[in-house]
Amino acid sequence: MAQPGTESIWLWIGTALMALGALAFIGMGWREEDPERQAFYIVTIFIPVIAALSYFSMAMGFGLIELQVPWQEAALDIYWARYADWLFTTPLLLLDLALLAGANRNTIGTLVGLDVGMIVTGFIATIITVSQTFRIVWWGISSGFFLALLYILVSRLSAQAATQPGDVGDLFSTLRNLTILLWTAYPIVWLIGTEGLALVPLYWETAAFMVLDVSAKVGFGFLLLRSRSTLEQATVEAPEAAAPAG
Ligand SMILES: *C/C=C(C)/C=C/C=C(C)/C=C/C1=C(C)CCCC1(C)C
Repeated sequence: MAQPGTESIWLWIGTALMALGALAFIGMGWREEDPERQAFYIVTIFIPVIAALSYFSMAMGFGLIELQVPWQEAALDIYWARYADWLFTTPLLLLDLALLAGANRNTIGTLVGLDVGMIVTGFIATIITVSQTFRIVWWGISSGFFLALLYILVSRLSAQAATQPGDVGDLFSTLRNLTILLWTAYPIVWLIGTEGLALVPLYWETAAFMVLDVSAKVGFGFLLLRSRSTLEQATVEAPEAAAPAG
């Protein structure tokens, strides 16, 4: 196991911010008694909890491996714990969006399936050492899953969210756009970082992933849980049963 370098400062900051986010969400949901609304809190609390554990392990050098590769002398420092974190937290983030949109099981299943495909193939891209070309090929396969996922977000899930009452559609659009923007940065950071073309050193790559992770998890969660009245509208029986709009 390798020792973390100076980049560990970002990992400690990430640990602290994820832990604070989790505590804040627990506080926000403490007195929530409606089981349907509790679902939002449960899902949203587990996201920074899992991420805090992953950051803590990386900061201590647990989630770090050195990969010897044939095309360069220096070993690649890979924080693999990220992918374990993302495997669970990205489906939970999508589940939040799907709950807000009132999506059915098939849509949720499609989203989660594409997402797991993206993370697993992205992990293969990260650990494959045959050649740099193969790494980029797997990056491309993962990006294919990502594009399909974005398509479902802007088509089927957005159409479903538009049938939700009150401010729910607006909150969905805000969170969907934030998700599209932040998630799109991940494959770019991977590609220019040490996993890909190594244009950016590990120190700055770690900082970039930390800012993205905190925004996509804690920032997202705050926007979602901040408005109780919108969550109330999102959990009325069924869109048909809701009071007529306007
Ligand atoms: C909280 C963590 C989040 C929101 C992580 C999101 C990660 C991605 C959208 C990763 C995407 C990747 C690709 C599309 C290509 C291969 C490399 C990845 C795994 C970084």
